[in-house]
Amino acid sequence: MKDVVKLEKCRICKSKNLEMFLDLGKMPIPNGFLKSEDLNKHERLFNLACVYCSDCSLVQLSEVVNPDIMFSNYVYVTSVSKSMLNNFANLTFRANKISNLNSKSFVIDIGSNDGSLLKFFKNYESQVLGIDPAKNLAKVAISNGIPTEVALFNLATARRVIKKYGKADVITATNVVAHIHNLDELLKGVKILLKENGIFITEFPYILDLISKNQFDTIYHEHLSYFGLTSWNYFIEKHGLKIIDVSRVQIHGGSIRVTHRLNKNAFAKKNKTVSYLTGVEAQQGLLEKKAYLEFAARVSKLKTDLNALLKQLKKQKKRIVGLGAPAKGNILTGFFDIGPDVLDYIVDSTSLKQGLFTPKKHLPIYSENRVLKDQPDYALILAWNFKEEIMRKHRLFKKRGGKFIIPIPEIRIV
Ligand code: JHZ
Repeated sequence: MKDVVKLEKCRICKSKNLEMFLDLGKMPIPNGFLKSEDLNKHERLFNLACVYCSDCSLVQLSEVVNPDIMFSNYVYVTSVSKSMLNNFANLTFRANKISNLNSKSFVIDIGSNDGSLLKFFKNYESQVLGIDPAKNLAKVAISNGIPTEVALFNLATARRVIKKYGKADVITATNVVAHIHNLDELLKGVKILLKENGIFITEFPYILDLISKNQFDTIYHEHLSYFGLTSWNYFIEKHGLKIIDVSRVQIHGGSIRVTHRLNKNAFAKKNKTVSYLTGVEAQQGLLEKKAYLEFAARVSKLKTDLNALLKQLKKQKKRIVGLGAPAKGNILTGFFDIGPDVLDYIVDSTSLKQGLFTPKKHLPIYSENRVLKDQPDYALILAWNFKEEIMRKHRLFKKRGGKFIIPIPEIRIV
């Protein structure tokens, strides 16, 4: 694949009726954190813009960056947040309710990262296998007792896995669907890899939350598609899968967890929550372009308002730092042009990120204890999806007079 490919037609319905509604300009890859020796080197930037398919309603990026550029050495680790682990525990619990897991069950996780989801499945004594393209994370998973194949998941990988390990009772893929360009191949792979009575569980950020809560910074090169249940249901039915369970979960600012079976093994009746949520999506205007244009206008206003607030604080000589260095933070600071003149630094709990600099704005990243040592005046929560967990962690900073700024869904000072 070339380094960048322009999206000519809708990823799922193949229509050419794609309409642009948000242009975030040129941005570095979202997890492209830099070492100090790379700061003066040329940084590659890629267009970041969103289109809406007026035929099936799928929101998608207008260009696709080669996954090899983004995922072969990955610094995002799922196990660093408690909320994430709680969500995995809950997912596993639900899977067990449906599938009655035991020592003969075989669970495969696509995009298994450091193996933290599969660890929960091991608690049910299931046999597990992770599949992930990031060599560095697969190493971590294997050292934690989670067998992992280093590969991007596609039909060829699925065939290879069947030969080597057999078919699965449960296939999971959390925060993966949005990242894959060839989704037809993903589903074809899942279908051949699943046992007759197996289930496929996926979880992805929900377009209804993204739009209604102004989460524009979750739009980045890794996330190629932004699904609602309307577009997702259309797509999986085309592939002969059927939704048997759906729930909205709080993770990542609002996601949906969808469980499927092969069509022939599911009840014929449409799941009630699917009917309900597709109704809500229509009611909220998500099947028309207008809602997306209004969203883009709110993003522009947010940029103006946050910059005005930060400028005013800097005028008063306040010291401000960032909390969390998520991929989305690099989009927020990049698009809003928030650099070292505004934020002294960012702190993050991920050891792989500490000592590095954010792409584009080059903000240094340190470990979290620095905040208490320095006691700045304000802390901008860039990982706003974990704001409760983060504010709890930094409660002493607040007790000593520090204030949190939460930028999304709208600016709030706590
Ligand atoms: P977090 C990731 O995006 C990557 P990111 C990925 N592309 C994806 O699809 C989405 O998730 C959904 C830190 N932190 O999860 C840890 C603290 O410092 O919002 C992380 O670096 N202290 C796969 O990167 C960051 O914040 C804390 O107390 O936008 C959170 O990153 C906590 C709780 C977190 O995702």
